[in-house]
This record gives sequence, structure tokens and C-alpha cells, in this order.
Amino acid sequence: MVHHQASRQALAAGSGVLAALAGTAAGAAVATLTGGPSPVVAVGNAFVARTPGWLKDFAVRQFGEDDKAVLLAGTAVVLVLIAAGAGWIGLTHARIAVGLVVVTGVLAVAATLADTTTSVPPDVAVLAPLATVAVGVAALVVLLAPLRTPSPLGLRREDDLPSGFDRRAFLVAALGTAAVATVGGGVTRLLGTSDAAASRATVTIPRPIDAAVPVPAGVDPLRGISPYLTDNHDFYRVDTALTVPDVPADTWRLRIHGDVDEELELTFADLIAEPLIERRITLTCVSNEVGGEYAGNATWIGVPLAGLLRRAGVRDGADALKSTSADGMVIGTPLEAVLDGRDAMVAVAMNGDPLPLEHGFPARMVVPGLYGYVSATKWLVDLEVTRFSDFTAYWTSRDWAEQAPIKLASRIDVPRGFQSFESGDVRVGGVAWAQNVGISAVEVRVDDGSWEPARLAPEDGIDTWRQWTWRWADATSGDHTLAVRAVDADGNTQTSDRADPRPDGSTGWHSVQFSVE
Ligand SMILES: Nc1nc2c(c(=O)[nH]1)N[C@H]1C(S)=C(S)[C@@H](COP(=O)(O)O)O[C@H]1N2
Ligand SMILES: [Mo]
Repeated sequence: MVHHQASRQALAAGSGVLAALAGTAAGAAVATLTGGPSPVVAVGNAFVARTPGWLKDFAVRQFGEDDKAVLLAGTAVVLVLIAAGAGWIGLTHARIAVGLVVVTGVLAVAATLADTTTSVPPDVAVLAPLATVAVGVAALVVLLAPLRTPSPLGLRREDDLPSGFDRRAFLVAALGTAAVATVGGGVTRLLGTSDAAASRATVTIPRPIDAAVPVPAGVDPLRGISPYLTDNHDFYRVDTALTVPDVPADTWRLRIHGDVDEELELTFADLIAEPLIERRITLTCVSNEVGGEYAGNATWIGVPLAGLLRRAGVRDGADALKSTSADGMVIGTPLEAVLDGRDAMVAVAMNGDPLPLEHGFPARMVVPGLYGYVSATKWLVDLEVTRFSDFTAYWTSRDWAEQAPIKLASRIDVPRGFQSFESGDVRVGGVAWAQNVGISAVEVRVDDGSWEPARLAPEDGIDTWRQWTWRWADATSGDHTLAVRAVDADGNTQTSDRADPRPDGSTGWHSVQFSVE
């Protein structure tokens, strides 16, 4: 009896999970058909939108670029727990179980209505969570019914208490629910391909009229240091998008408006028909810790932002460029930085290819010298000339600084931490950056020794990082600490003061421990 009861409860909990699976699969399928966010993603987006700053920092620090996968997995785990609980309770209290599913569904509906990452109208987007609730409740009821009704067989087998159930009816219900889940998953799989991916495959970016200078001979001087140009698939990615925004080039529009004499609206064909420039620019994320990986250098092709804004006619009094992405990200950039002659652009190509989907296809902003969160808007759709006092950017409301020029920084790539060398001839190297200013020197120090000049790789321009190397030819055996600091082209030496990334970028010298045998 006890055994029967326990297995019936396990089956009830499993039924809850199976019902949830069918419900979310049905919701995902409907979302695929309507173009809206799937309920699980909408809940994840709602979480991202409400995540307090410290939690976001924690997530980025703990999980780095896996933070999205971790968040979605976390959402799934919570869902499974709720579902199992609903099934278990449903064995004795069917109404409470149904209520639990409905409450969860209402949260998904609310998340979908509040989702700013979609342009699908709310009355259409809401169909997906409604499908989830309907299928989830129906499946739960159908699955629990046989478990709740004792079978005559059970009565006969167990003398006093009815604890058996109709196994055949349960099996049929379980197979039916599994079939619904499979069909939902199949629809999502088959029809869920992104329009942007197809669009990207057909896009051809014309030759820039103003090409980048050739990469100077002599870059990449040492194996193991960051390559001068970062491959697109190795380029760091930081954004709040749980699913990559799907923005095909043919329906994309860029609106330029606000404090301008004349509004502009450009199609993608208009944009790439403009005279294009090609530049090498190193992007850096403000979340980058000392020695961190959130920096990358690429060759970008794009349309100068200053030209577009001047054509629209910037009015006096404006100090900000407010940019908005297809997924509702709002970023504020000082107008001065965009107009002061640096190569700020609306970029359409990265390292010779149309922008990868994760890096903003079909168009993004790139502004040399400013951290990404105040300049590098991906999936860009709207530019408004305005004043900082008239809006709040996404990150600014999360305690990050409103304005944030990239800070002078340097990093040791070789040796890796705790590497040990067999010979007394130790070669070290890395990168240093001071975008829009330039690097004039890098110095290294072993233990408490004196600062020694590193050798700089050839310069491409002031907007990219600069590789450096140094050789310790007569390294002494034992454990050592290597530190690095850079000097920018204005003569400023990188500060040793340690600062956290928040609110406007980390500072401090990067150091690495290694040993010589
Ligand atoms: N739409 C959108 N654009 C965005 C972001 C974002 O979250 N959403 N993140 C910004 C941040 S914080 C950085 S550092 C850069 C990173 O660009 P990447 O992912 O191409 O390296 O994109 C910026 N542009
Ligand atoms: Mo960033």
C-alpha cells in the first residue's frame, strides 16, 4: 500500500512536469507562428529587465558569457519544480494544482505583455502564454484523472484501501501529452529559423570608398598573445538579449529624429549606398575586470555617424545621441564624441562579413574610445538627437555612469597564470589599449624589480589595442610575479589604484604569477 501510494505520487509529480513540457512546447510553437517571444523566454526577459545591478554584475562575473544559458536553465528548473509540485498536490487537491498552473500562466502573460524585445502587438504575442496555460491545464487534468480514480482492480488487490489506479488510462494520457510536446517542439524546430540568418546570407556590402590602412607587418609578434584582429566567432559578446533579435535587412529602417532640422529614414539599401569607411577599432566592455577578456579588435565597415547627423541638421542645445535597438535597448552617447572627428559609425560589416547576428545584424553603432554600453548599440533602429536630461539609458538606471570613456588599460596574455617555464629565457606579452588616444609605451616589472620597457608591435592607429612583448633572458629560478602598465599617447601612466568596473570601468595593474624551474 505504502509502495503504491509513493509510486502514485511520483507519477503525479511526473505528470505535472510532462504537462508543463507540453504546455511550454505548445507556447513555443505558437510563438514561432506569431513571431512573438516564447513564454519561457518572455519570463527570462522580464527577469533580465528587473534584475538589479548587483545581480547582473554577479551573473556576468560568475558565468561570463554563459549568463544567458544559466538564466534560461534557471527558469526551466523553477518551472519543473512548480510543475512537479502542482502534479503532486493535484493528486489530492485538483483545484489547487490547476490554480498553480493558472497563476504561473498569468505571470507568463504579464511577462509577455511587458516584453520590450518584441515588435509583435500584445494581443497577438499573448496567444503563446495562453496556449501554454490551456495545454498545461488540459494535460494536467487528463493525466491526473486516472491517478485520482481508483480502479476496480486496485480495490480488489488491496483489501482495505483503494490505492491502485487505471494504468492503461494513465499510459494513454501520458503518450498523448508526450505527442503534443513533440509536435510543439517540432513546429518550433522546423519553422523557428531566423529570417535574419537568411537575410544575412543574401547581403553584399559594397567596397568602402575609404579603406583601412593595411595591417602593418610585424603584428602578432608572439605565439599565445591575443591576435591583433579578433575572429568574429571569438569576439566577446555582451548584451541583454536572451534570444538574438531577428532583424532582416529588407524590412529594417533607421530613423534619425529629435532635435534635428529634418528627419531621416534610411532603408538598409539606402545605408549601404552611402560612402562607406573601413576602420580598425577595439571594443571594450565596461564590465571588464583588470586582465579580463571583454575586449576585441575588428575591422569595421560603416557609414560615418557625423555625416548622417549633419545631414539631418543637429540643433543647438542637444548634447546626447539616444540610440534604440530592435530589442528595446536604450543607450545614450555624448553627441560631442560622435561629432568631434573620430570615426564613429553605423557599422554594417565586421572583419569582412556582414555583421554576425549576435553582433548586431544588420547595423550597429561603433564609437572609438567609449565603452560599449554607452556607444555600441547593436540591432540599431532609432537615433534621436536629444539631451541627457531628457531620458534615462538602460544602464544608467542601473547605477552605471551616464558617460564612460574607455580607461587606459593593459593585459598580460602570456604567461597564463601559474604557468611554469623550463628554461631561464622567458617571453611574455599581451595587449594595451587607450582608444581614441593611442598607446605610447608599455612597461613590465618582475617582482620588486624596476619597470622595464616592453617592445611595442607596429601601430595601426590610435583606436586599436597595441600588442607588446618582453623577454626575460636570464630569468632566475623560483616563483615570480609579473606586472604590466601602459602609458598613453598623452603621456599618462596607467594608475595602480584598483577600481571595480562599476560605475565607469575598472582600473589597476594586471599581474600574473609564474615560475621558472
Ligand atoms: N541592443 C543591444 N546593444 C548592445 C548591448 C545590449 O545589451 N543590447 N550591450 C552593449 C555592451 S554593454 C557592449 S560591451 C557591446 C558589446 O558588443 P559585442 O557583443 O558585439 O562585443 O554591445 C553594446 N550594445
Ligand atoms: Mo559592455
